This record gives sequence, structure tokens and C-alpha cells, in this order.
Amino acid sequence: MIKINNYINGEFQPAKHFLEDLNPATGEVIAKIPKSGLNEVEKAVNAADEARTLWSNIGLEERADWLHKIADALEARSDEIASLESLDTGKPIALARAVDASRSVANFRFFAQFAKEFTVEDFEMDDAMNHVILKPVGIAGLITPWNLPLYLLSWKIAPAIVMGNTVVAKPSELTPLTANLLSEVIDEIGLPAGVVNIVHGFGSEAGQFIVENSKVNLISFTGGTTTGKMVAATAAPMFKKLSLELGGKNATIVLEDTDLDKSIPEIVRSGFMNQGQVCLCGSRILVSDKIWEEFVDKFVNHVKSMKVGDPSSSNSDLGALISSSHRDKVESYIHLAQREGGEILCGGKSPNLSPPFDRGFFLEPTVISGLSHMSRTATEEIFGPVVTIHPFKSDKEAIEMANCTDYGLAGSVWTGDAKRGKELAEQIETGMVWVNTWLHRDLRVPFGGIKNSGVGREGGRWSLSFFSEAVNICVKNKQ
Ligand code: TXE
Repeated sequence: MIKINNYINGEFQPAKHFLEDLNPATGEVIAKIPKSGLNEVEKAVNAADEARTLWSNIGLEERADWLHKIADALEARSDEIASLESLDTGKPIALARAVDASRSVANFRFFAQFAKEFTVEDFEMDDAMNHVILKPVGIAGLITPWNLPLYLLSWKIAPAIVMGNTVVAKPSELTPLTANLLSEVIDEIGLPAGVVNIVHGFGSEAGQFIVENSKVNLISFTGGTTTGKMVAATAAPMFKKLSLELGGKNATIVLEDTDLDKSIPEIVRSGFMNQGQVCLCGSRILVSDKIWEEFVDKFVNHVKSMKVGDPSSSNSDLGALISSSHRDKVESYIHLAQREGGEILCGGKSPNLSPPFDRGFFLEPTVISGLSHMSRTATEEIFGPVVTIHPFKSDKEAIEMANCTDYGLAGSVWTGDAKRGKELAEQIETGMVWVNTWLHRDLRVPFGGIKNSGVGREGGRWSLSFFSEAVNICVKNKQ
């Protein structure tokens, strides 16, 4: 049994009460984590407050060096990050290695380098010069979800601290283990006390207290749209800087001229990566009626060939969902789809696995057709291994269907004609669209959504701008 503590002011501090953390693949308790309340959050905020002056004064170059030290120490523990992430989330180990472990290191390295090269323009007038400088915002409250735990935590901590802010972070109570590893790394390398404070616990308690705290100047939140609304309602009247990365119901548009043999493996990946628990997953597949039968046949065969099981096995393509209640929610959408007239083409139930995995929260990858594109199943975020497929007759109809939900996070277009793909992509109302690829990430580009998928952009200069205050100093040439 792992027992973890909060990391506050450069020390591991126990809380009065603890929560249990489960292995989603077996249902077993694997760790006890602090159930932090107001007291713990206030201690963390005070530590972050005390560290502010020192941290903002040491300068960007030195802060960037600290990011490299964190990256080096994380990289040395990459295998451990992958194992802990797989254990805690139920995701396949190969995925945890390729995506979670490597991106967590890359996030620190990227922002260390990018911040050093980042320049802000000066604006010349006839009789004066405007100098724009970037100052730290202050204390950053960072709240992250369970689907990509260290990947998303590092995506926020790295730009926050390199720009001179100090941090109070709350990882998801469902997946605290790699945040604890990050606390160990930060402690090991001797990052000045109070710069990064990590507080564990429930969102409605520790998370809410961070958002409510008047000393916390900025909130960066990734999670569900309903929680995002609550976070915004608390933070907005206090005029905190706010970035919200929320849910999605992303369309995958497959045109008649696409090479199906090349694109289907990628479209399957976009639907089912991490058991469909990625906000960018393409969970609504819109297919040209000219290739409908061939697509459905090949796509379903590919999905049926995927193996669900032990996340620590390199043979598993899909692992477990995050929790029993989350699997119930996903299953309730499969039942809803049947009531809405959908036909389950494959999956739809829990697989038969041998002990101890028979107690885990597994679900077969599920493909549903025959639903209206306006049905609840096809427009609400399910966040599981469930995709719906729908035929369309024209490009215009594909765009109308793609834009029919309240979400606006991402999407993809698959075609043999990249120019046509880009033209269609421009008409999709989301923050990000891929053409003939999916989740192909350049960390310099803007990341974020519109409509109910969130507010603001992170990534590259958008992160650096969000985690700083731009101040203009206008100097007149002569008195
Ligand atoms: O997210 P929550 P959950 C979506 C997905 C999923 C749904 C719920 O649809 O089914 O969200 O997932 C903290 N004040 N996404 O329940 O509750 C919480 O402790 C401050 C999409 O995990 O939004 C956790 O640290 N914080 C998403 C974080 O918020 C609060 C990824 C996210 O939890 C809080 C995950 C409060 N009042 C789920 N309440 C994506 N876009 O990637 C909770 N939290």
C-alpha cells in the first residue's frame, strides 16, 4: 500500500484524513492519499505567497535551468512514471510509456527553451517608445483531471513557474500517484520551497478552496464542462485570470476519396485511445455515403480485433475505465443509444476476463450506427470507448453535422485531397482540427476549445501569455 502526503513549502505533510485510491484494473485499494481541506490549502497558498518574491526575482534564465533539472530527474524515472500511470489510470503500459511519461518530460524541456526564446514586441511612435514587459501573475491554482495525470499537470506547472509564478496544484483524487512522484523529484533537486505546492483531495473541497482563495490570482482548469462552470462562477467575480479546458464531442469526417487502409487504423486510434477517455477523441464518425459500407465493414473489423485486458501487458490495446461509476455512466449511454434506435455493431458490454481483472472496470470498444446525428448519444460527451457512426451525402451536410453540438474542441478530416481537407477544416467550429492525422502535436500551437469546450488557449506563446501579465511602459523621447 502506497501512502502519499501533500507537498507544501518544500516538505511532505500528512493530512488529518485520508482517501483511498483504487487500481481500476482490479478494484483493489493501492494507495491512501490526503483528504485536504481548507487548512491544507491555506498552508499551501501561504507557502506559495512567501516564495513569490524570491522566485520572480531570480530571472527567467535561472528558472528555465530549474525546468531542465526537473525534466532530467523525471526522465531518469520514466519507467516508473509509466508503471504508476498505468496502475493508477488503468491505461495500457505501452500508451503510458509513449504518451504520458515522454510528454511529461517534454513539457518541462519545451517550456524551458521556448520561454528563453520568447520575445515581446516593442512599439515605436514618432515621439515615444512602448516597451511591453511580462510580469508574473502571482499564485497559480492548477487543477487537473485523471485521464492524462502527469502529462496535463506538467503542461500547466512548466509554463507557470518559468514565467515566475508560484503554484498550488491539485491533481485528480482518482490518479494522485505521478503527482506525488513529481513532488519527490522537486524535493530531490532542491527547487526553492513554496514554488510548487501539491495538495491532494476532493475537487469539491481542496479544489474549490483553491479557486475561492483570494490570494490565488490565476486558475488553469482541465476537466468536465459542468465542473468548469462551477470553477468559472467562483473565479469570475474575483477577476482571476482563467483558462478552462473542458469536454468535447469531436467529429471525424471521412470523405469518399480517403485511402481507407491507411486512415482506418488512425481513425480507430482517435476513437479509442485511452479507452476513449481523451477530450480530443473522435467519438462521432461522419462517413461519406459513397464509401459507407466498405468503411463500416473495415472499421468494425479493426475495432473487433483490439484486445481489452491487463494494462501491464504489452498485448493489451485497451485497459480499464477510470472507475466503476464512470463505467456505469458510459454503459448508461449504450443503453440510451438502444432506446434511441441505435444498432450496436460491436462491443457494448464488459469483457469476460480472468481474476483479478474480472473485478476491474473494463468495457469492450463499442461502435453504434443507426442514430440521428442529433440524438443525445451522438451529441453528449460520453468519455469512454464508444463511437457513433453516421452517413452524410455532401460536404455541406458533413459540416452541418460536425457543428451541431454544444461542444467545440477538436475534429479531424480524412481525404486524399489535402487542399479540400483544409477547406473543410476551416468550416468546423472548434479550436483545433487535424487533416489526415490526429493528436499530432506541436507544443508551440494554440490548444483549447470554443462553445462549451472552454475559454482561452494554452500551448506555446499562448501559455506564456496566460501565465504572465503584459505591462506596457511608454517612454516619451524628450521631456
Ligand atoms: O472531472 P471533474 P471528472 C469530463 C468527462 C468526464 C467528466 C467528469 O466528460 O466524464 O469530465 O470527470 C477537480 N472546484 N472530463 O469527474 O470532476 C477534480 O478533483 C475545483 C474531460 O474527473 O471535472 C479534478 O481534479 N476543482 C476532461 C478536476 O477538477 C474541482 C478530462 C477534474 O474533475 C471541483 C476529465 C470544484 N468544484 C474529465 N470539482 C478533459 N477535457 O480532458 C472537481 N474538481
